[in-house]
Amino acid sequence: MKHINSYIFLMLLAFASCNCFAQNTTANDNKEHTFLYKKQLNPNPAFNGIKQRAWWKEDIVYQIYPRSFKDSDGDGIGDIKGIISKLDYLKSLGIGIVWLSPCFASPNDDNGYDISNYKAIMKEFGTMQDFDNMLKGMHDRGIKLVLDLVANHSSDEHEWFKQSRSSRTNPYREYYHWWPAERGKPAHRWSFFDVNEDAWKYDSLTNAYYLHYFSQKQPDLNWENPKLRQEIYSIMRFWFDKGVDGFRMDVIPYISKDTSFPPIPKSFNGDYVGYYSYGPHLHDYLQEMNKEVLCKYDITTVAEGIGVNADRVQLFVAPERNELQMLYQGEALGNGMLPREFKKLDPKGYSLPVLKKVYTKWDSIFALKGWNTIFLANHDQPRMVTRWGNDNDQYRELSSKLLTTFIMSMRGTAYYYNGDELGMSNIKFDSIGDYKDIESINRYKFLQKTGGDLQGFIEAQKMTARDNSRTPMQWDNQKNAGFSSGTPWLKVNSNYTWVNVDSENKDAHSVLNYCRKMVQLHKSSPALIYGQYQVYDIDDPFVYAYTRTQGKERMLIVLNFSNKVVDYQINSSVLYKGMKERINNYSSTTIKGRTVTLKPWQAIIYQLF
Ligand code: TEU
Repeated sequence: MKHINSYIFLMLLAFASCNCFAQNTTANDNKEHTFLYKKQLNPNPAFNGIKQRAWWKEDIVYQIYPRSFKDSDGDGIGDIKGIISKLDYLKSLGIGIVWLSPCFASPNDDNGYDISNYKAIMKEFGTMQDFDNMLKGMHDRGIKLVLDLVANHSSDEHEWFKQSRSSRTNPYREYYHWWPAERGKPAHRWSFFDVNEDAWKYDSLTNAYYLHYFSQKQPDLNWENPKLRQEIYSIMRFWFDKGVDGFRMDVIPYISKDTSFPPIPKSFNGDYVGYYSYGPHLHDYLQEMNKEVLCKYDITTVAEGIGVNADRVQLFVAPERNELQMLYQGEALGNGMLPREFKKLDPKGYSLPVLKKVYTKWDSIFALKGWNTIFLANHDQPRMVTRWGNDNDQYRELSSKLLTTFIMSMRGTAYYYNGDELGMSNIKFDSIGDYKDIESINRYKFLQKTGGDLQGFIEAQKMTARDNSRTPMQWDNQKNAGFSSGTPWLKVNSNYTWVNVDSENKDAHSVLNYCRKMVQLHKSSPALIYGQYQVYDIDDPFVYAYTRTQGKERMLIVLNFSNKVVDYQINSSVLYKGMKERINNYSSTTIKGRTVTLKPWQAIIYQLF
């Protein structure tokens, strides 16, 4: 009888591990699950008793743009062996997760966001063995690896598309969105990267148009086709079975389309970016993805939440919906951008009260369930110190430290972009010839065709172009900043002679060493990770002040987002008998009673007693 019982138990265990009890226990809500391999949580006893803990809530995510991180073979392009050579550096930062921008086979029309083989490594980046060695090297150092799943579209050089465009009866035809030309031109769809802003490309081979929200070389995949969805799930299992710890999901809100392709509803008032995220079966597909793949692994998922506004985010990340775990949004990024202009900053700058209100609203959304993300930069954004701080000589380091403090003291998983730990700033190209990004190049061509203001565009791009954050990582003050022995694929910022890892390692007060201290403070503090957020003086134009409270631990964060000296009066509703400074980007501070005299770009975290 005993043997039969253990046999039944083993059968149940096998069933549980290969099939999910999707209705109530999933990877999302962290209830005890029968993962084959479950990651350990931070053993710090200070975290004992905290509910719904998760490694992906506690670890800091460090995004690597592989093309620009470290080149090991002198071809001027970053590669996986280059990353392997810097694994101890990553460990020294204290980060827990690496988000690696796409490393899969690609013709690089959009620097890897146009994938031609989802189960192969880009040849410029190395081999699958290199990848396996990198993954092991990260895991050996306690660092998890999250890959970038680009599944809204593939490259037009993917075998699927080659087959699909070859004939209307090819078995892969329905892997993409085709519109037969005999039906006339389909209703307009706007394209992010097309020179004519047109997302339909006519293809004479089968006398039909295909859809591409992004470049012509990035045809949109047809998720309405269950065969295509199963192909994507197979790709996900391939990487998860290798031990990859999650996916950042590129423009995932766009994957479902109304395949009748009607004119965009008037209610959207021409907002294609928003409209694309309202496909009819989006959540059906995310729930199917979770049931078929995600809930079987102890992994994390984060949606690039393009087009998703605050009132929809819980549809993606509420645990009971069994979809994804996190979503990052762009609402805050519009602050200080001129409306109806292409990525052009308002010369008056951004509004700190607006920034505080957006982040406070998003924090309130996750007060009861789901989990937020906190970021100020990534490979699509300019360098955070240029965009949100002050990158002049006087304040570049101070404001970099302040922004780092903000990202790692708000509630939500901190997403940190490679090079920001050095205070790397925008390169501000003077000529379109310096740009490599299809978005900048094709926008320039669009303006040339339409008689737009080319010089004005170049000036605006100095502040907002994506290439600003893609210049090579600055390792030392040697040739090419130690990034490559060859000619870098993109120019190196000339400030590399003093803004670099080697110099900053040697300076106890560098941006880099401040970042390391802030990472350690974040990891040691339940309040900074899980604590309730409360903002004060939200209309103050210069100071962002908030508390984080978890049990008895209370932290007060005060950030002076300005070039001014400000006497900040700690809000009377913040009750404390004493306080202890936990981190400060200045060596001294003047406090009289409840008034803290904040120097320009001063950041302080006080523990309150
Ligand atoms: O970004 C989606 C997207 O909208 C970006 O193109 C970005 O917001 C744009 O710069 C706005 O002007 C994802 C990737 O992060 C991006 O790098 C890719 O180019 C894009 O999708 C296509 O895959």
